[in-house]
Amino acid sequence: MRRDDIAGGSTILLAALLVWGCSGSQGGGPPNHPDGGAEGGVAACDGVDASIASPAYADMTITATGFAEHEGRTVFVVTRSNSSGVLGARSATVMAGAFAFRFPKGYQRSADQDLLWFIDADGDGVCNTDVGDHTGYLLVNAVDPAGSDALEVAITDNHVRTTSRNVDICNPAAPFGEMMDFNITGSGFQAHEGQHVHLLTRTAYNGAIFGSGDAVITGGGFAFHFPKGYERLTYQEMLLFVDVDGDGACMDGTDHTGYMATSAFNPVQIAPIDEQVTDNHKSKTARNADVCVVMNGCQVAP
Ligand SMILES: [Ca+2]
Ligand SMILES: [Ca+2]
Repeated sequence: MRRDDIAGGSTILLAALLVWGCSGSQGGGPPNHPDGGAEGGVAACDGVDASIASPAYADMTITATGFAEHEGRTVFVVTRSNSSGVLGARSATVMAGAFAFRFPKGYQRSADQDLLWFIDADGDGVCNTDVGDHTGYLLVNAVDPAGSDALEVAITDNHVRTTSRNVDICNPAAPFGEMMDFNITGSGFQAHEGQHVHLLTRTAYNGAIFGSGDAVITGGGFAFHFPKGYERLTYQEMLLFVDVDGDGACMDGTDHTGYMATSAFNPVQIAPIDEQVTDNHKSKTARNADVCVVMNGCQVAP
């Protein structure tokens, strides 16, 4: 976890402003970083997945051109497969008509996969072309990249608004790409008053991070707001650690870890999902991934 995604502690508005800048940027890296932050510690992660002979997911790189019409705007990009749901979601800023980044483990091998994007012109969080919002779509056809090769995908500003299955991706009554705003509050952390808590939320399928940040524990609690940080109807993981020794990294036995999963909410309206976490000291996820390993930047295959 990097320090460049510091979220305001108990002030949810401040958290909203600051976390927005990195929401969906894997691991909190800058939105336009070509490789995404979750890979920042990739060298240190060598061997973590060594037991997996045939990984189910390959990296996907996105190279976007022809977006000059949207210069300086934020593009929200989602990729999903029918069997695993959302495998990557992040924002990028159009610069010189282009942007590029990587979805770590963002492609499910040998699957047709949707890639959809959204420019929210009026900033209300939902898609409505009447107010100038723009969408785009590409069907990524099933392939199986060799070895550790990434699948390289090029997109252009095509303004397509329906998927290959004729689903309208721009529907003001539905969250774009199934991603909804997500509020996570912590309580019962009085023992850690004034210490930093680092938190991320991710899908259990490929470990893609949908929101991350850190905050100072104040009044025994903290609050995060992750725009488009929750995939509706899913059991989404929430991992955290309290950095007891203050070195910015997670270490078993020194720092205090925690883990919870959301309920599979079926929201009836587009409103932020609220979830609470407590100081439960869990050190493994439901699928036995080590919380500290994940928090330190390794996208462990769940
Ligand atoms: Ca809008
Ligand atoms: Ca530490």
